[in-house]
Amino acid sequence: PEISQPDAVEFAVVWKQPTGAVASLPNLKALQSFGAGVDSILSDLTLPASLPLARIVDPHLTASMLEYLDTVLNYYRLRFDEFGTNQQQQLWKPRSPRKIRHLTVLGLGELGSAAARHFAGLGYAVSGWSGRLHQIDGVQCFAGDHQFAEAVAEADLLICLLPLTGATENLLNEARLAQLKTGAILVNVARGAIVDDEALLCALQTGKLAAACLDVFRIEPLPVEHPFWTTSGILLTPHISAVTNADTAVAQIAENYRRVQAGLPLLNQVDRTRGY
Ligand code: OXD
Repeated sequence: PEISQPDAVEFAVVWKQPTGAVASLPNLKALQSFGAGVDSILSDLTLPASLPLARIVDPHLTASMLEYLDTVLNYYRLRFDEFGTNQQQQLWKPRSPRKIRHLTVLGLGELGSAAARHFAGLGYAVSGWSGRLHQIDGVQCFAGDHQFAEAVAEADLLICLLPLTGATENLLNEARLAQLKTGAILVNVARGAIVDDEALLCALQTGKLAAACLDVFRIEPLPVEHPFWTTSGILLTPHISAVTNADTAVAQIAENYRRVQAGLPLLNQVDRTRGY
């Protein structure tokens, strides 16, 4: 509402924009997301259909995600979750590391394929699952609903890096969580709405899942009354696994602005029909 000359705006950098804000700029030539994800931008149904949209693809973002995932994996492997609980009860109970040998990565886009490659390179058995079939050296790739059960069957640790679209919303529901190995660990670093909250709570209560590490939530910040805060077995971080680095993002955004002015295609343009 503060934009005094909407007619003059040709390029907009957006993140969780108010509904209708983009549609009120009649001469806009392109949109740029300030993050890797675009779901919060595309959820505005008033967005002009033909407007090109680009997102950030940045090696810093990937490195930060891998650092987060390495930390989480070792946290569970060395049983820091159990030792933390034991500490509350002043319980001295040494145990050998958990056997985490097989990882499945859901979503094999920029971050998902980097994670799959990274863990395969470290010697883990890695499966990858996505909407469309990918080929990644050292990773057993699966695609589509019919191969979901096979993709997750052996997973000790399941890493969710899917984009949030109509096809992935509530994908990790009761039926799909039931296809996991008993005692598996879920790590969600994608979007909260991909996981059915109730189904996750139930899978933790029944012991189907040993633990869940959640960096993303349906509503952020996570409301104080939400059971995730206090459910045992949940490790919660406030959406920090891969935060856009302003220094590197700015160069990419400026380049896209130049490209729009020169009539060239955008870097890292999103396929709006696919939603990522
Ligand atoms: C992003 C995010 O999409 O931070 O960039 O989740």
